[in-house]
Parts: sequence; C-alpha cells; structure tokens
Amino acid sequence: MRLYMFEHCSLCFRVRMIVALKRLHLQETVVLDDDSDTMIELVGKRVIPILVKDDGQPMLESMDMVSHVDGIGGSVLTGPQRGEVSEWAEKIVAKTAPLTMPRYPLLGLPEFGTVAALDHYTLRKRKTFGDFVELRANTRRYISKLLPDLQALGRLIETPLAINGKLSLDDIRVLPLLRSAAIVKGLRFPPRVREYFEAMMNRIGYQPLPVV
Ligand SMILES: N[C@@H](CCC(=O)N[C@@H](CS)C(=O)NCC(=O)O)C(=O)O
Repeated sequence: MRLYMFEHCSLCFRVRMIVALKRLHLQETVVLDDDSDTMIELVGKRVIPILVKDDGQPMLESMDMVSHVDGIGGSVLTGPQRGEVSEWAEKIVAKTAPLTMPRYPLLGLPEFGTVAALDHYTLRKRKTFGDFVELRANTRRYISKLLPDLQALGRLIETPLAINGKLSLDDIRVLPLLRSAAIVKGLRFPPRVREYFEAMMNRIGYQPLPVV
C-alpha cells in the first residue's frame, strides 16, 4: 500500500494510525503542496490523502481507507462508537484551524520543501482562514475558545489507550486532531487529554510534530 499524503494532514494521519495499530507496512509519499499533477494523475482531482492499494486501485476517502486497512487480518477497531465523540471531533476542527493552519508552514515539513510549495499553501489557506500573522497574533484568544472543548474531551475519555475503553473508530477521529492541536505552543492539554495523547502516540510509535 502506498499513501500519498501531507505530513501535517490529520486525515492522512488516520490512515497512518490504523496501519501502525495493525503493525502493517505502509509506503508513504509526501506530495509537495503545489504538486496537483501527481494527485490528478492518480485520481483525476486535487485531493489528499490517496491510498493506492496493493492491487493498484486508489482510494479517496480516509475513513474507507481506515476500514480497508482494519479489515486486513483481524480487526483492531472493535470497540463501540459514541455520538458525543464524533460530534466533538466534527465541532473541534473549526476551533483548531485558526491555530494550526498558520503554524504548519513554520514546522519545516516536507510538503513545504520548496518556496513555491510553501507559497502555494499560504495563498490558498489565506483565502479561507485570513492573514497568517494576524491569526497567530490572536493565539491567546483562539486558545481560550478551544480550552472548554478540550476539557469536555477529557470528560469523554474512558481510558488513556482507548477513548471508549476499547479501540474504535472514535480513536481514529480524535487522535489525529490532537496531534495537530499539539503543535500550538502555549496550549496545555487538560491532564486526561494529555495522558491519552501521550499514551496513544507511544502506542503507535509516532513522535508529536514540532511545537511553535
Ligand atoms: N473526505 C475526504 C476529504 C479529503 C480532503 O478534504 N482533503 C483535503 C486535505 S486534508 C484536500 O485534499 N484539500 C485540497 C487541498 O489541500 O488542496 C477524506 O476524508 O479523505
């Protein structure tokens, strides 16, 4: 299997996470942000992640990729799902984006490995989220808006190694979002969230991204 991905992409991390949980091998190709051609050649449009399966067929939806990988051999995502957790995950993205989007280009990630790729990202995301310097200057405000949600997550976490007590799709929904939020210097996860984040990252053998 080969995953075409961005290092900062939380949807890509869903796939990397299930592959790691299953102890399978994944070939990873990081695409430069301005390299739409590679994506279009593979699937006819600009989209990331793309998983090319062993039979050469590409997949386009991250959760389909997760189910595909989980279905190889015995499934590991056998725990129940909870509506509160998926609702939390859906809601949180709008609150983390103003903190994470203007920080990704500062992390030295491979998808921004050329000036053209970096500028391509900045121009695209600036249109959606606004000026990056201004967003970063408002870090304190965005952190205080986010903290109550992280505290709510702390109350939802049942054990540090599985949000619902047993590994489930909810872990796939939540951990990649925490990995992204963890890049924000000055954002302190509540104790239960920190414990969950550290235990799960350890379990799958991934270091957190740099903090800025
Ligand atoms: N439903 C798709 C969504 C994929 C998606 O929205 N990917 C974003 C990046 S995270 C994308 O390709 N955006 C276009 C771009 O970056 O130009 C999935 O879960 O895989």
